[in-house]
Amino acid sequence: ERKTKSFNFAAYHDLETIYAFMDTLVASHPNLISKVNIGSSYENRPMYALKFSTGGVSRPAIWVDAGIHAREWVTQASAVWIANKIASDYGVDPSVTSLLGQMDIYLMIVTNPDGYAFTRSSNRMWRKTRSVNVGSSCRGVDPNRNWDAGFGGPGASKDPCSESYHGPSANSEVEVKNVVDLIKGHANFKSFISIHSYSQLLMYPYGYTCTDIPDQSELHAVGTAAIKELTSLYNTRYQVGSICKIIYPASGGSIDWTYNIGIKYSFAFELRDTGLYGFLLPANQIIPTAEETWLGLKNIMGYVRDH
Ligand code: ING
Ligand code: ZN
Repeated sequence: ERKTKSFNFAAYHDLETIYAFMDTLVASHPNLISKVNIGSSYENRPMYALKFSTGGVSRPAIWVDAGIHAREWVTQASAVWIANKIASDYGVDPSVTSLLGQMDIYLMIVTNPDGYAFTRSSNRMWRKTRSVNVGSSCRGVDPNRNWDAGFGGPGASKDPCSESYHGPSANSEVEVKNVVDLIKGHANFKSFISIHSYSQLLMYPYGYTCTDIPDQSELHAVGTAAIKELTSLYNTRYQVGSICKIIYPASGGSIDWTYNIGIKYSFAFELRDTGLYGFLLPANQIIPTAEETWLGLKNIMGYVRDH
């Protein structure tokens, strides 16, 4: 018998173990969770989103992704914990129950499976996809510079050897294209939340310009309220602001594209820490990071449900 009860949430796992966990979770909650195969990666690994739904047809939905950057291991690990938390809190936590009574949640735990496998087998600090770049011996594109929003602008590099290489064209990376196609095909996403690490930030658009979005004051207030919840658990301090203003200009990012196609509640988290361990966050911080992040996420989701 496969059990999620025996899964060790306080450890970093390989891709196969995460995928097996997803199957176990789906099998134990068949009326709530399904696995959506959104396509394959460059190296032909399947890309799965967990869909939490209590019924209806194309209900308004919330997208959450983790691990678009391979080395940001606490994001995939937190997403595993959060998947389990949503499953176990449905019918128990009134806010999760009411949310799933009206909306669907899509959670993609490993958005860059080739990169993640590479961080486990070869280079722990790999960030990008693993696609071959024509005319260069350097591999990979930054999948968070590859979306069709200010593509090729500030904060992205045209050098295939750079960690922030934007790629030959928007959506050139099949991992990005697969998510774009799912989002466009569904056409009823109200919120899109992308999880990165590290720096302890909650950000809203834009990254490609420091010009304020029309919804700046509302998203700032939503973000501030979410962080208040997050911080209440372990006193982890976060800053809230636009990508461009609180980290750096970054063009071709996912949440700029989703905001521009009309998904107002577009946010990106940068989880723990602020640099002491950075991408190499000790595994004993996975569960506390996931717990506090979930409080912030749930707060945003509740707001989205009610607006
Ligand atoms: N940070 C993000 C990056 O892609 C970001 C910041 C988020 C930029 C969302 C644009 C949009 O550089 C990390 N740590 O990857
Ligand atoms: Zn990142």
